Amino acid sequence: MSRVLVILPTYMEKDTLPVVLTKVLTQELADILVIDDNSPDGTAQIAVDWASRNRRVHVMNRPGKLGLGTAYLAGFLWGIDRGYDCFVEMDSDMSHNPLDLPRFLDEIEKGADLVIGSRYMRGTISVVGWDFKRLILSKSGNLYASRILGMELSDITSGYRAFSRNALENIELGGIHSEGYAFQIEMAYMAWRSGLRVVEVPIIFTERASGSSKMSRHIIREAVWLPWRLKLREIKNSFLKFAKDPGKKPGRRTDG
Ligand SMILES: Nc1nc2c(ncn2[C@@H]2O[C@H](COP(=O)(O)OP(=O)(O)O)[C@@H](O)[C@H]2O)c(=O)[nH]1
Ligand SMILES: [Mg+2]
Repeated sequence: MSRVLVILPTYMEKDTLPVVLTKVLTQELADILVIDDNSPDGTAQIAVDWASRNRRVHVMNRPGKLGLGTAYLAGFLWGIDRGYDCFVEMDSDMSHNPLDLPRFLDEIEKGADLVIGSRYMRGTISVVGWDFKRLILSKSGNLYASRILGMELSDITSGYRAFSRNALENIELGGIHSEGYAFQIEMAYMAWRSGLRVVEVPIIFTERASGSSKMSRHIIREAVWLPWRLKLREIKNSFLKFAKDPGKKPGRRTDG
């Protein structure tokens, strides 16, 4: 594996960011891009201080809270421009263990295009610190989205992931407009629909010990509608393709 970029989106993560940075930096291959949305708690300044002391840490400051999806998209483009080969999504609240990184990178080395860290592999539940309500919301949301989209993934909303450069060059990033869990669902679906190799590795997710979740009703609503939006978009695209070339049957791409 040549060059790995770990993208850390932050909004109000002043306590956990230094811990995550310390742990990710133990992984020699990885550079880090912190994307902060002008957190009122001064997270950006912490990131800037780290970047001034460590050449592997970079910071992107955005003017306001623009959402997780656009943060990752901006990070992907930043890394593509600078020649990175592998792009990792990781939360900055220590819910994702940076020491799991090598297992993600191994799968990319073996030819995967998208590696998803799954909390629910083989029927297990590997989550620490959630109450029953939160667990049901996540499990049922996962089942709901993967059933509608016809994907056999155990954890389609997980935010701990690695993408190959090939994946990001094949997914039309400009067409992705989702923010929260919907962003993760949409990226997984677009990768799968493009015929890319999507695999899962088991992870243990630990609920944050400090700060607070940015999950909102808006983010849940967006994720509920997204699978239907994707289906509708597909029907529309198939129809347009068919109208252009009635001889060609619409279907999943298998050529690359
Ligand atoms: N830059 C940026 N980061 C965000 C935004 N919303 C959430 N995050 C970060 O995304 C990660 C996951 O968010 P979190 O609130 O922990 O979601 P949860 O784990 O689903 O409860 C954390 O590192 C957050 O700081 C945002 O609008 N902009
Ligand atoms: Mg979290």
